[in-house]
Amino acid sequence: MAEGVPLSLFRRLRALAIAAIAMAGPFLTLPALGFQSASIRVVARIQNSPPQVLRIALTDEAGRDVDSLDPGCIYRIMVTVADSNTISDIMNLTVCIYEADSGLGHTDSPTCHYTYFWGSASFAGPDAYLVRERCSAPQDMMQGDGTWVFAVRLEKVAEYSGNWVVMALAKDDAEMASGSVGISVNRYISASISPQSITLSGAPGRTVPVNENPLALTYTSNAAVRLELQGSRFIGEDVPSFSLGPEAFIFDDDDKLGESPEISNPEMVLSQERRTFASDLPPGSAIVLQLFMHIRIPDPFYDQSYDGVIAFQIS
Ligand SMILES: [Ca+2]
Ligand SMILES: [Ca+2]
Ligand SMILES: [Ca+2]
Repeated sequence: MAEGVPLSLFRRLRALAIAAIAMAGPFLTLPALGFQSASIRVVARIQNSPPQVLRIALTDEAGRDVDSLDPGCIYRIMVTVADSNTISDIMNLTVCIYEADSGLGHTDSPTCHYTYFWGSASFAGPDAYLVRERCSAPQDMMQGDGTWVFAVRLEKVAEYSGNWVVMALAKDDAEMASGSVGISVNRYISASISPQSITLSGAPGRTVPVNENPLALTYTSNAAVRLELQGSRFIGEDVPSFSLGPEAFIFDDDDKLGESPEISNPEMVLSQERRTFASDLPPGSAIVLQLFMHIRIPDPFYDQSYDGVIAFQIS
């Protein structure tokens, strides 16, 4: 039967690495004045082509290109993969976002390592950091390339560093390919203090702790922080001629003044100038720093409310 196939066509098909050809059936026998026609069926077994990660792009929620991420915000990572025998054989796609010093092989951690995965038509990843409803895979898997979108968010403690990597690994049914881009993670700090007002009791001329000790300064940061304090003069509400200067306020991280040796950071007298109370406080989430506040009560002193501002600056 194969002798019915033109030799040149047969060679061309072989050159294209098409594995097999076959006749559809015997030649038709037609009336003498008619014409002859033949058809063949081609069964193509194309060899696999390896996938290729063509492009990795990041945008914010407004669709703007970015190369640095704010912790806590949602971003889209778009990974374009090409495959010459179409992307229909892409089995899975892994996106890893990690701080380079921690390394690709590190286990997932909110501070330095996030792994996301697409496979079997669904997305997976750390629940708190993957926005599944905004992820998407290519609509048409019969194309030569397609773009997967991973919607992700990094934790607020994701390390402040210019040395992060977004790595994409695409795997078809036989081979794997990867691509990567470098990104930065921006600085993140938030802080609050409680209580918002303080009360004290004691005799004029004495140095007394405030009733609310210890004050709680709570902060979240993705890098080591410095705490600086600064105070205004506190003016009497009823009799403004009575006031408390910032030097009346003494801060410490333990409840004793003048102990020897000093426990942890030394006590600090407040000033109108910003002064460092502690530097190199560790990064982390919702870290509570206890502060003890004492007041030197002037003599004479008047029993009333005093208004002023103490600034606690974390940077
Ligand atoms: Ca392939
Ligand atoms: Ca002390
Ligand atoms: Ca201390």
